Amino acid sequence: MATSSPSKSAQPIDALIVGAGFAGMYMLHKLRGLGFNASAVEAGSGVGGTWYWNRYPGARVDIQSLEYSFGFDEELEKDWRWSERYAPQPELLQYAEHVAERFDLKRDIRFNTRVTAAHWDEAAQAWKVETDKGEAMRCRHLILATGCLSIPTDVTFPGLGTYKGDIYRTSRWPHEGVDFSGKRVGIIGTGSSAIQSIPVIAQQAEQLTVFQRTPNYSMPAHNGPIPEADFQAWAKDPRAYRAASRDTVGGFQNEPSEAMATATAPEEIRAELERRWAWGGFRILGAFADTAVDPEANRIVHEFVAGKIRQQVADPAVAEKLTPKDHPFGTKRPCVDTGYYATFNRPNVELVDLRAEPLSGFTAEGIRTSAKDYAFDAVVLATGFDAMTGAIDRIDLRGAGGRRIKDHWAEGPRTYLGLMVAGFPNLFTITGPGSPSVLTNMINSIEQHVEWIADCLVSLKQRQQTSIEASPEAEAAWCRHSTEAVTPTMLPQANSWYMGANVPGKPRMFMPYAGGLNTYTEICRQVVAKGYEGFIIRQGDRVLSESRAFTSQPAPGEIPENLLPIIMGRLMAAGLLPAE
Ligand code: N01
Repeated sequence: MATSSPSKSAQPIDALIVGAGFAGMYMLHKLRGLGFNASAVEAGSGVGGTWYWNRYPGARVDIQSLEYSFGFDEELEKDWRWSERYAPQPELLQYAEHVAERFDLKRDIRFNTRVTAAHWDEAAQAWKVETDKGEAMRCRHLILATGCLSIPTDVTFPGLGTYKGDIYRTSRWPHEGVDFSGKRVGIIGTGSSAIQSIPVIAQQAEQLTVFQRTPNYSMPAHNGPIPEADFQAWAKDPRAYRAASRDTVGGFQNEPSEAMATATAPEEIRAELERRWAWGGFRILGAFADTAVDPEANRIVHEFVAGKIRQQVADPAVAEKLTPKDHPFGTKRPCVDTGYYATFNRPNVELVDLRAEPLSGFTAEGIRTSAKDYAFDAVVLATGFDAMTGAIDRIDLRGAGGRRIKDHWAEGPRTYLGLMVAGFPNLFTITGPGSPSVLTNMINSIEQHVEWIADCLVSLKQRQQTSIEASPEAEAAWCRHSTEAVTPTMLPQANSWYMGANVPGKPRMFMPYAGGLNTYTEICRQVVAKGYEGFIIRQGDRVLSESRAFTSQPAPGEIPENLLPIIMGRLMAAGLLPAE
């Protein structure tokens, strides 16, 4: 860490925000409005985060735009009209730019700058921050708005450097776009990024070859203009609409049903799933209350989706390859597509099953599998992200006593409420690991976090308190509660990025909080109402308030009788309940 800088002797600013995506933008706006001296640092040359970087063809949001947009400002809300149910990336980026302009955010954002190190200075009660531009800054509070899916995995392939064609990553797409006309294109991966881009690339390229290792579940978006009735339902009271979205498990309206698939007649199941499939997107996830827990209920939904894949794909052998088999429905993040399965009916599209013919590497001409060589003019890597911890891990982040975050998280990311980390005073994460984040509508989760952090900073300031940090006890209790929330479900059964399973050597731990945004919000509220329960608050080296326990857990809801044995069995097997 540099020891000299022009700003070294200056007073630390109140808050430095890392990242100028939706989280960083709102945090900056909120803190400035409350009179704090805040600024942001952003690696990209513009605002928008995810929507700045992911410019691949077909990129669009998979939560309805009426819900996936800021609700903190009524005028902003009224002035903006989305063109489609699921806005495309260029429109989302335009929205981010509009927000930045409207609230004059850019004057306090340093672009093209990446934070490389941040060390807590106990004596000064401030963070010393360094950037890749050699700047040194000091701030009282460091707020990481670094995104959950912002750092691509380091995936590489033997011979990649010898390949003579073009290589593109979906998450680092050229700003000027790519013209695949007349080109032979290969794409590796079949996650959300690939599933959105494949139909669009297939329309342009001469030939598209899709290299699939694991098939995913994908539901149709049925995208188009927002139906007038939906818009009116929103427009008659956007406040109430937002509140209803926030008061859900996923942060978006999904018609959650309490019906059990295992206790419903087959024809009723079919009708309900058909209705939700026709509505599109994630609506099918709310069809039955037992799908995420009971393997039999899950199998019922799986069979329905497998049937839909067979209906859409003309060649039964290709349909079979596209049908997921290694993970239960919903345990990896499902995708929402526009014409994905039907794309495999095109004569210029080929599917290569990497389980049957493993990928050996690249040649000068293209890709080699155990079965043959494929020649390409361009290859697209849609190979995913070092999710949730990737961006934080890449900062040399050291808390009290010089403890590194990497060491603190050696067995997986441990946080209190996904907001703070024990031993890292005045460090906040927006939608960090341990919070509902990626299991929800991110904008609603972001707004909840930003507002919680802003309230916390106001409270500290009013009481002239200089630091706040999670107690180790509360952090441990939160981790245990998070484990209790996910263990009854089948979510940990998949090798998903939620589990860190897509990054070799990454500890396996279910990283987001699976208890639901509504429950989580209530817990955060209770924690504050109890005087920041679970936090240690100081003035200099004097401890002013110390509450080490975390007791704000929700009372367990009533568990449907037929799920009780499964849930209890899983909790016991995980050692979370005493075995009888
Ligand atoms: O990444 P992924 P993504 N050889 O990790 C394959 C969000 N998102 O960028 O499953 C061969 O899902 C890998 O195969 P496997 C959303 O939350 C949202 O697509 O590991 N294949 C997989 O198929 C999403 O979940 C939207 O066997 C390799 C693919 O690459 C998250 O971002 C749009 C490989 C990676 O899929 C990530 O999605 C886009 C290898 N060595 C993304 N390594 C919206 O709609 C990896 N793969 C808003």
